[in-house]
Amino acid sequence: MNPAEALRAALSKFLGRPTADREATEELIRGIQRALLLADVKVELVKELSDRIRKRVEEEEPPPGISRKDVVVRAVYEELVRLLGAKRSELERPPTKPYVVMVVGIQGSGKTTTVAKVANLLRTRGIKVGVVGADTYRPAALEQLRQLLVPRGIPVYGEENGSDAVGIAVRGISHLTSQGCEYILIDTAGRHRDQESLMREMREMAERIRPHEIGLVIDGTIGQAAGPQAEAFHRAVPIGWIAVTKLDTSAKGGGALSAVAATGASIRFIGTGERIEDIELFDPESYVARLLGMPDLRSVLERVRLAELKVTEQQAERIARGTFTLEDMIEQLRQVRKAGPLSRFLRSLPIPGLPSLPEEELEKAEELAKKFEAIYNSMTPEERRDPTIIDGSRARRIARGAGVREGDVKRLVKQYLEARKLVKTMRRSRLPGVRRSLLEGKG
Ligand SMILES: Nc1nc2c(ncn2[C@@H]2O[C@H](COP(=O)(O)OP(=O)(O)O)[C@@H](O)[C@H]2O)c(=O)[nH]1
Ligand SMILES: [Mg+2]
Repeated sequence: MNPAEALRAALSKFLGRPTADREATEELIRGIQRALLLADVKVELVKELSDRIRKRVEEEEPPPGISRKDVVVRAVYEELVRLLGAKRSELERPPTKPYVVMVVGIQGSGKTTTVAKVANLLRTRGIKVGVVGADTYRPAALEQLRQLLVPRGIPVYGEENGSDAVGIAVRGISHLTSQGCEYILIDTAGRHRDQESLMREMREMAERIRPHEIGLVIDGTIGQAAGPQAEAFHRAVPIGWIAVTKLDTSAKGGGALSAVAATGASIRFIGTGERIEDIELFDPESYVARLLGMPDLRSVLERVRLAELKVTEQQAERIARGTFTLEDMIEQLRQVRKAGPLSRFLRSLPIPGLPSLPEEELEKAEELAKKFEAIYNSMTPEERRDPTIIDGSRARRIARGAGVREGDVKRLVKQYLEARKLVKTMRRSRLPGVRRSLLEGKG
């Protein structure tokens, strides 16, 4: 059984049990431990994860309408995500042009392959990218890059029979810049007599070309040894991101990922095959969801999160009295955002038509919620109590403080006044059910 299968088996056995009592939970934890050790996850990390799950299951009271099983599943899921670093990586447009990224790693880790994959990924996002082949120890690497990238319209700079890697990198950067590349990836050598000379050459190149970022490629098949390797490289040069490769070929990928995450480094990419498309931006949440192989995992999580989305009693009281403050509104937004990215929350709602909401719209809603929070933070207590006093000059001051446009401030005020009106109507209708359902979090 591979680790993923072991994990799934443990989980499905747990779900098949009549109740989620202590015995069932302990059995589940043992199953998870076995699976993680099989994946070469460090023993200390396994122990820490088990303790955290246990503690949470003991302390977290299931919200009304939610079974203990759901709570356990969520604790398992969230702790696994945490083990992998929790942070989702993004591929952003470079802040400056050209943005130079030097890619390092030991021989055979998958550097050249990863450089090609990342270049292709950037291209598909509409970013003009170029690649420098500066591995003078292995001339075939240059040919490998050209074959993969030139047909895709990605320029590759290299020098046949060159031996001066730093010189190639410098000339490559200026050549590709003149070709209009906004993102430049530099493939480097990894073949050295020993680690010390590799580190020295790498440092020298980094000092000469001063890349904006250094990416490190690590072979995922080495399991937990990936942790010390990441640390060794980081001691030599500042590592901006890490790619863990070959997760398709070994059961030890989980060990590599968790060991790297434990060093505090950020894993940006994972390699999942030999083809140029076989690369993913690393997202611990979707990685774990796939690992657990539970198609309904997401709905379990959302069910628990939604049930927790409760209006406090005090808030409900105020709403019932018709005094809905701006703070109440911001608090509601915070609660919703705490339940996960707003976009996911909205998509989880059982409202027909909503699932087809374009991603873009959902992202806008998320952006707006963030802006509202910033605006609220820039307001004086007086303005928070009575936002109607916000005139043009106050709006300008607040906007400056929050780093948003004046129109955003006005929008918040307008939205608040509308919400307040709605609350007043609710109060006038005096539906006894309103308050109760709000209290129960079903409003
Ligand atoms: N299965 C699989 N093979 C990979 C992956 N990444 C790289 N490889 C293979 O690993 C070997 C070494 O890759 P290469 O990019 O030349 O490594 P480099 O020496 O660090 O430049 C090649 O055979 C690649 O096809 C991956 O994610 N999955
Ligand atoms: Mg190479």
